[in-house]
Amino acid sequence: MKALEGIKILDFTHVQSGPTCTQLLAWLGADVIKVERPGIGDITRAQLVDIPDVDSLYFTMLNSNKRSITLDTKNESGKEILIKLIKSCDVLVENFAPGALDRMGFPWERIQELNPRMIYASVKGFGPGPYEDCKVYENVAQCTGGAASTTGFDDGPPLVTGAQIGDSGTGLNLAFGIVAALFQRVTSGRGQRVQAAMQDGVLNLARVKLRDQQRLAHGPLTEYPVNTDVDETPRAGNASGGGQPGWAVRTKGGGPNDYIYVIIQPPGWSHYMELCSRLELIDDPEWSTPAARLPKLDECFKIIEEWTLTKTKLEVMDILNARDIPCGPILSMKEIANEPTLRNTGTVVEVDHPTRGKYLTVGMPVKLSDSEAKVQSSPLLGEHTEEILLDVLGLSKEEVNAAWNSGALGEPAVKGID
Ligand code: CAO
Repeated sequence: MKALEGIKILDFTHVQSGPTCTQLLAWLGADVIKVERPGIGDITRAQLVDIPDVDSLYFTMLNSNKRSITLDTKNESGKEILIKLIKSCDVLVENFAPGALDRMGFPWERIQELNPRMIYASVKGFGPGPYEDCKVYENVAQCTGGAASTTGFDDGPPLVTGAQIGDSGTGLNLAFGIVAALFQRVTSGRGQRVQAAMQDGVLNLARVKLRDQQRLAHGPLTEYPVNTDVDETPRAGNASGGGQPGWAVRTKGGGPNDYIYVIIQPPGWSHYMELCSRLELIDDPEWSTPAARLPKLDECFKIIEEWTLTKTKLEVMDILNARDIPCGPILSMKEIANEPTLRNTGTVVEVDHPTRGKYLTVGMPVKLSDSEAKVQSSPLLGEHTEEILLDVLGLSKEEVNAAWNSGALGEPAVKGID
């Protein structure tokens, strides 16, 4: 028995933010029915294609454990089937451009009428306001949510990060909202609207930068290794900008990822200075306290780097952790793909796909002791169309054939069951 077993999700998501959410729900045991446009499907099936005529990694890594039905929701028979699906499912999730579901003829009021227990969950770029009708992709959200203005180096342009905090971050928020709404439904008996805006999701993750914006009213941000004469939270390079000074220092090897992120906390100072053979700085009042080090953190990290350059990043990791000093080697994706621990915990998983063969993907990032998440392949386009019509909606074979003939499910001539 899985945590969400018995819950049916009508999945109208595409690209990344929405699929992240429904994939999490599928890993928790929900039956996720992905509705896709006949012949086309989720646009990412054919984006960044590495193997011709095979679903892209973009798609397969976001849609595992789901079932796929092709349904033209603008076709009259398609709409009838959609109504039946709305009546049979617990949650409808979508991340269309604003208003798309309304234009299909299914605004929230109608969905509530059809199924008062339905939870209707959406990702949009922005919440209500002047930008609510805008289409949004990942980097737009990173820029409008405050992450880009605070990422990068002080003397360079704003930068976006490689972590998909706008898409996957908002997908996580939406999944959390859906699970809470399912819990509330147990007592209220009613569904509800759940909305997550990508701008809000990014800002939520960037809250410490909003904290620093307010601290500026009371003086310069001395923890930032940059010009402090500013009235907006600056870009901090690799500095933490917080209570624990840190920096990415070079290590032996000289490669683009031969770096380790080191943190200087008061108990670690004497250990660092021993390792760096600078015993005289351990008790020197010019260096021995956080306040004394603050104005010369760059010099502190230079001293530490002279030592880290004599070791590999993993050697430094071992030596510092043995002394309880937090640090993080900069791991490349190549290293992560081959990291045995991540494979053992199911954080990186090898999956067998019917047309692609074996590939790596990420697994459930939260581990539940009573609800193991087994990552399965993503569905082929329309792979479960008939199965869903028969098993979920209880249609007869004749009704399924009629649906094929109507064009609601895709090319009418070539399909049909006996
Ligand atoms: N049957 C019939 N029509 C369907 C269908 C189906 N099964 N599935 C989708 N469609 C239609 C939609 O109804 C819509 O038609 P209209 O424009 O006539 O209303 C159309 O397909 C395209 O949908 P879309 O506007 O959502 O897609 P897009 O490629 O133009 O925009 C995106 C993509 C992501 C910019 C937009 O969906 C969006 O802003 N979503 C909200 C924010 C979000 O999630 N962004 C994350 C993207 S990942 O970086």
